[in-house]
Amino acid sequence: MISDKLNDALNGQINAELYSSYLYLSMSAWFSTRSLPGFATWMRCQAQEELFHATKMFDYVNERGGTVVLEAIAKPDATWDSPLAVLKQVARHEAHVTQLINDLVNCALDERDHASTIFLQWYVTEQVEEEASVGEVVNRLKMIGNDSAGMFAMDMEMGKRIFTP
Ligand code: OFO
Repeated sequence: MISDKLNDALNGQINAELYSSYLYLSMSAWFSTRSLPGFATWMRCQAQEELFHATKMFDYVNERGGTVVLEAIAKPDATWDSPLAVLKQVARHEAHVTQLINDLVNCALDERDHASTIFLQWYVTEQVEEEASVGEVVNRLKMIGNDSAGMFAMDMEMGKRIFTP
């Protein structure tokens, strides 16, 4: 069994992961309206990944005899000034999620719940990857600037992403 305190914290993180998915899906829709289907595909894969993060935690809470309570998901932004503005927001958001995961690990340690500490290590590692991959996209967009040929080529490449849990 997990403690009520940790159960609540995990439910909070499930909501945060679902919000991430919702936000990235909104970003995918925005890219579609801007005729950047490759970026739209990339963001959609990102949204699917976040849904996977949420359901992985959902399964864990159930497995440990806890109770999943799903809360309302906040409305995400729907418009941005540029592709760079979108990806910068993703980078800021992922840094925020990393902090949430760190807080969750601290909660598991405080509760002396070793199984949860081990389970959460997967998320700690995943955040390192998430921050690195979005950081690379931000840097490449900065290099491209207003070069439309460069943006076209990058869109083609972004579209090759396939969701693999
Ligand atoms: Fe779930 O890692 Fe991003 O938010």
